[in-house]
Amino acid sequence: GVKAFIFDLDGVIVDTAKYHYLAWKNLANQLGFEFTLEQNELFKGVSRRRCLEILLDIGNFTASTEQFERWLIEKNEDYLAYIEKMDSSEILPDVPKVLSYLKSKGIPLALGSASKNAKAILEKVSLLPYFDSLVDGNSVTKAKPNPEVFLIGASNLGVSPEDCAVFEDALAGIEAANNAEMVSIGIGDKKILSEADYNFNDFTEIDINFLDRLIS
Ligand code: G16
Ligand code: MG
Repeated sequence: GVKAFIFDLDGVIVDTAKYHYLAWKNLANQLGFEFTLEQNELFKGVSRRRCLEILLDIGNFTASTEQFERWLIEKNEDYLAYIEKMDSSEILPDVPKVLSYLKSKGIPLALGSASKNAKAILEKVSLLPYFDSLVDGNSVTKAKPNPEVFLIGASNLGVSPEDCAVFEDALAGIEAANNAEMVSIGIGDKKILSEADYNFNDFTEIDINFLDRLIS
């Protein structure tokens, strides 16, 4: 059975995508073009750097290295102003139920996120104590669908990859879990996440029996 669980952050534990969107939109508008919610879908699970490259493509902008770095900092400062106001009311439904059940069973838990702000966000929503390991944008060099983020998580928890299960809302994340030979659990649109071993719209659909079957 599954001996450890790894959680993605944005789209699984909290909806930080809406704040990423506002911050990228501010930058786009400042540069004189629009950035839509639909375009923001392409940014989910994607590193900050890669997002800025895509944004500049959308606006037909090229940037010097220094300008690129300045925009990265600007976007992040803007994003952090939204994060600053977050609290536990922003945790997605029934996430604490699943975290505390797994914890009560003595199952080790890791975070596997592309975000460099992951620790600060978990602190803001008071979920940091649940996690035995945080693997985030500061510790990873290869982006999902590369399995690196989840393999480091498994290794930090002392569990072999085949004994891990991953909760993910992005297709690249499901692919990363599959590439790591872990059990992949899609949270969100089943049509988009059809490569997952299991699919749920959100954590309210995950019952204790499902978790018990996985870990037994
Ligand atoms: C998240 C978001 C992405 C964001 C990335 C990096 O991924 O979905 O939109 O660009 O983190 O975030 P930051 O700018 O905070 O380093 P995940 O992996 O948690 O779904
Ligand atoms: Mg995500």
